Amino acid sequence: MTQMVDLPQVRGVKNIPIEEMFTSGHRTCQGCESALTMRLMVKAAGDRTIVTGSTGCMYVANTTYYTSPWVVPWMHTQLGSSGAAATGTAAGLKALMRKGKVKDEPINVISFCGDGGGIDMGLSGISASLTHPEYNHLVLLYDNESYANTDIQVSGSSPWGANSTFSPPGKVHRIMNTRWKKNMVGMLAAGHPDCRYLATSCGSYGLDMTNKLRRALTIGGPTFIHSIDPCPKGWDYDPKFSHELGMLAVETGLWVLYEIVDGELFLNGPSKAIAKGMKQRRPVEEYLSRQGRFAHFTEEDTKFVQSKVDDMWERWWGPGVIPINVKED
Ligand SMILES: Cc1ncc(C[n+]2csc(CCOP(=O)(O)OP(=O)(O)O)c2C)c(N)n1
Ligand code: SF4
Ligand SMILES: [Mg+2]
Repeated sequence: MTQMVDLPQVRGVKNIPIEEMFTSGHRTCQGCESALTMRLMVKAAGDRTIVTGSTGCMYVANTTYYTSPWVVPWMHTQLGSSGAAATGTAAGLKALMRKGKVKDEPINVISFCGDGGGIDMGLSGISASLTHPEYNHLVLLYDNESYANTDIQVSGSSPWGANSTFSPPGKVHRIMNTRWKKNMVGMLAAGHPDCRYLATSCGSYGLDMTNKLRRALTIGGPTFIHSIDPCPKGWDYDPKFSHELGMLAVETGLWVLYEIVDGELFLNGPSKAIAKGMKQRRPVEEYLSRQGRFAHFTEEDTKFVQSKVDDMWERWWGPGVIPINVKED
């Protein structure tokens, strides 16, 4: 096992490092939460970090010809290959250090992907990467709930009913995306017993995200984080509401904040408070009605989404983590 960078947990927002490793020089949309995720990711990891990133907004908008916001070494990787890039980089680094070709020192390896690249195309590669406990790396999935870079096509992570260029509401069919969002962390946790750390996150909860990134980078072996990232363009709202929409995703219970550490589940932040009965879930209507991608929803559609979210919290294992209903004897 290669050495790991010393990344202590951060206590309090005031103690988040001030050094920026993702700076100016990018062309993401105003209010892009995925850009915030990138910023928090390298801020938490620090300068001894190598990042690879698959095709998508966080590649294209971040590396316009001759400009780049990355202060750390960064490399583009093919759309479906974030898992392979993570394992390959970690394995290559380990071999070079063993042969004495590079200095033997702790270096973080992070590979990021979008929902299209990770939840759809690159699922098998990510799965394979989580079966190699001998390599330390993190796969971070930034989820803007569409193939955003190619103009908002529906992905396996797009929400039920959302308007996209591949699922526009029409006169005959109002709801064109009839699939419920894939449950990525639950699926990976259930199937990868060698993976010691998996978590969900949201940039609206910066400290929670920072500490999750640090736990993922220091626990050892391959790890995975899935971040929900409001996207003003694809979700169709005023960019100033990104932070608020991230919070609403969590407070309505549509997005559950949790981590699985060595097979133990911990709910975090508002999700923990909801599960303990210390906080009420807000109606999903408050989240849906703020976004143009759901503007065609009728009352019946909103009720359907609410019933599915209620089901997640009342019947899934977790709650809201694994979509297997607990049957009462
Ligand atoms: C194999 C392959 N198929 C299609 C494309 C075209 N393409 C480039 S970016 C992209 C969207 C990727 O979506 P996602 O991974 O969700 O990232 P986002 O753009 O949303 O940030 C697509 C389809 C490609 N580059 N490679
Ligand atoms: S389309 Fe969405 S994810 Fe892409 S740069 Fe714009 S806000 Fe960010
Ligand atoms: Mg996407």
